[in-house]
Amino acid sequence: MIKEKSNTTLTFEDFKTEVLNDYKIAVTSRECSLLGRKEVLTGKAKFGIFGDGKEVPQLAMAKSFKNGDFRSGYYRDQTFMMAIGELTPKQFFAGLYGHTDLEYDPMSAGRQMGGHFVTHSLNEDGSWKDLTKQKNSSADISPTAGQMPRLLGLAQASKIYRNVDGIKTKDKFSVNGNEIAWGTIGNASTSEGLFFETINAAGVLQVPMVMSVWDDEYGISVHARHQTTKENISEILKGYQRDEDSNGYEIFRVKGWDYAELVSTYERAAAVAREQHVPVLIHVNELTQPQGHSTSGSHERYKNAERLAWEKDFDCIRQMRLWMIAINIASPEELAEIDAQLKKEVLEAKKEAWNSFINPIIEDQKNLMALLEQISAASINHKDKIQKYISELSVIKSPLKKEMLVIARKILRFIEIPNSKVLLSNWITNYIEITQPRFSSHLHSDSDQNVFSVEKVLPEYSDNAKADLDGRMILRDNFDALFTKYPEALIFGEDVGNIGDVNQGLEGMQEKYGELRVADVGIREATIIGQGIGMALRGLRPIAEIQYLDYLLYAIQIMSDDLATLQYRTVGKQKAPLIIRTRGHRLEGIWHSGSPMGMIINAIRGIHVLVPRNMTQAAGFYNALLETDEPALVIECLNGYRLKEKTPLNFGEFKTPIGVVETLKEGSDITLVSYGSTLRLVEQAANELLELGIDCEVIDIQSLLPFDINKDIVKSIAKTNRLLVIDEDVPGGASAFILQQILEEQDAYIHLDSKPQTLAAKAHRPAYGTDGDYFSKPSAEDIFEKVYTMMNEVNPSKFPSLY
Ligand SMILES: Cc1ncc(C[n+]2csc(CCOP(=O)(O)OP(=O)(O)O)c2C)c(N)n1
Ligand SMILES: [Mg+2]
Repeated sequence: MIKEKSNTTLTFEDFKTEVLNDYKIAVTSRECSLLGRKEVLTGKAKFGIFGDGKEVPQLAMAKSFKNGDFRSGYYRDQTFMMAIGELTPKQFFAGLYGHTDLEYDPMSAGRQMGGHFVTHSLNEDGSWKDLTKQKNSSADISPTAGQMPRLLGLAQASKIYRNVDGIKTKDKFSVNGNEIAWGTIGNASTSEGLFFETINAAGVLQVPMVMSVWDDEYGISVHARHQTTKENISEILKGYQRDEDSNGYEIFRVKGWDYAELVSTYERAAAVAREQHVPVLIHVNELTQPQGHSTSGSHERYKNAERLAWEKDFDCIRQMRLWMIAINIASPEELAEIDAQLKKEVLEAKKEAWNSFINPIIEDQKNLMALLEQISAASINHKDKIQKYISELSVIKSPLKKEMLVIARKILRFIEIPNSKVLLSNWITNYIEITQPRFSSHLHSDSDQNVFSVEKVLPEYSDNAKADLDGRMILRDNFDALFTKYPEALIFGEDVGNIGDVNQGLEGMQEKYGELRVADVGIREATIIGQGIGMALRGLRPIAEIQYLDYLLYAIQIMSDDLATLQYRTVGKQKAPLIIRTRGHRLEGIWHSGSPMGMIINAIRGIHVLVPRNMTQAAGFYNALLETDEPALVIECLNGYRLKEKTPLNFGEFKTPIGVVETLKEGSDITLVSYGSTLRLVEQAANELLELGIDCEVIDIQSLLPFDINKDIVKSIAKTNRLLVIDEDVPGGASAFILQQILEEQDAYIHLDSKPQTLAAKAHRPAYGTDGDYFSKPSAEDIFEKVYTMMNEVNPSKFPSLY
């Protein structure tokens, strides 16, 4: 084992030091788990999920993990994080308490429950650190197997960096593509589709991924016999094993308590992945859970006596200790002394973490009590009541911010002395103002590269330009300009490569830019997004294509859980500026003309959602997004690829600003707000209405998230005093959001003379064929009549009813 690691001979003393050091990390980690559980059971922390029973394999993984490498794992990996030097016991406890300061809890400043790990990829200003000089962990999420899709992209980035020339930004992310992406997952979570989807895709792509399965035979209370065919994940994945004739995986199986074997297995795995870019699966079995799954419940309920006894015997640290004694690395007495010393150190770290967490809050409590005493002294009618609250507050030994605010806000309601009221209301608003960002900041990028930094650049046209170019050619020529301009940009999706996407918006691009940058992939939407997230986390500029908007549902979970929460859950310490390209709205039948925009915008807050009306606007969004550091979904109009548009002269340069609406037609009677394919029908109806003397103002939202940042829609309503929102989502879908934004955020209700209305599609899925569309989605006639009816209510004699 040790000989393989370095060519220089290692003395027994060196070897001993290394093993002892590992042992200390394992014991430290275990002590954290044991004490962590107590902190929850005594009420100081809310919930705990720990890494006990999985310590030893993580030491082995950490030994082969190099600078530049990335982990994508789950909540059991605290020992690994400690072994790579990215988690101290003090930080561990700060996380458990929910310390809302990154200085203390670098994992999420208390936003995530413990056991969700991360390293910081970004500087304070949001710019990239040199990731080749540090050990990296992508930020964990709780949905089991949710770490898998991004793992694929993290591994693929190495392949791109090794094989694609000319990426100028490479230096901070890769040294010749030598980096491994290390995945970890629990045995039970391998039942998830995301696991199998990722495993297959990594085998196809041949990327440097080392996937560890921590197998403790259980998923909470459910035994492997209910989880995995043959109760053995490496057994059933055997078909992925590579041989002389075909690519595939290298598969290892190793016992989780066998330190020596683990170290050598991980070294072999790393060599294969790093040098040959072959994915590796390591099935680590015979692991345990000394304290059960988490602090909720105990495993004695579902493990029998025999299993519990076996878990005691085969506790990985116990086995490591026996091995160390057997080969004379240390005596039982020496190890007992180490154990005792580490126990003390962890206890000390816990105390320090607690004091750092609680003392500032106790200080706040004191300040509030002093203020309340002052208010009580001044009060004429409510002294007793205020004193009662003060004594309630004074007995709280470990105060929560909530407890202080509850009391302060209750007292505010009955204070009768004006000066006291001002003092207390100031205290409350200041306290909320300081505290709220600790829980709500960084939904989006805060950097100066965020979407609001984009300046509008209009498309330029020759003097006599006519609308004579197919929309899809606008996209194609624009992508061409972008791939030249950004060597780190790449696109992948179903049918994207060889045929240049199903609508030929990428025609000829693969020939020009190669199979790695313009790539066909399998039918696997979730991992298409995962590829994008992982590669974006490593500095590339991926564009992940989902063939049709209706199939975004397969990907929406990972967009929602992973991509949309990334900035938020890392408090701005990681970013994945992934562009997701798809096409939707009207075409044919249930699964090629959906527009479930309400579902989408509500599921993916944190990702921008752009709905361009034509391909020039869409291209302008791509051009803008590549200048920003934020993720976005761009939905092209499925029925717009053959529509003619003017040919811009400045491909790759013109930019559609993000969050800004566009007024397409000015009018004075009513404001019509819409987006995407339906907008063309709105324009048609507006022209027909004009013939009857109804002058509509037509506004293209363009960007559902962010929504009308300049509040231009209310300016229009101030003029027209009427509003109709039209889209082709279900009733109360995106149109409800649009209405909420306009009425509540923009206060448009004060300008309205008619009831604000929405016109959406039917609640059912869109039926097939032209008539199916006509009877499922708003038509130009529906829009015309809806507006006309609103005007009939205003002036029946001028606009007599139609029916
Ligand atoms: C998608 C999803 N479903 C259910 C859960 C609840 N849950 C959390 S951990 C867990 C069991 C996971 O078992 P395993 O993968 O074997 O990991 P272990 O905890 O045993 O290490 C479950 C069901 C979840 N977090 N995510
Ligand atoms: Mg398990």
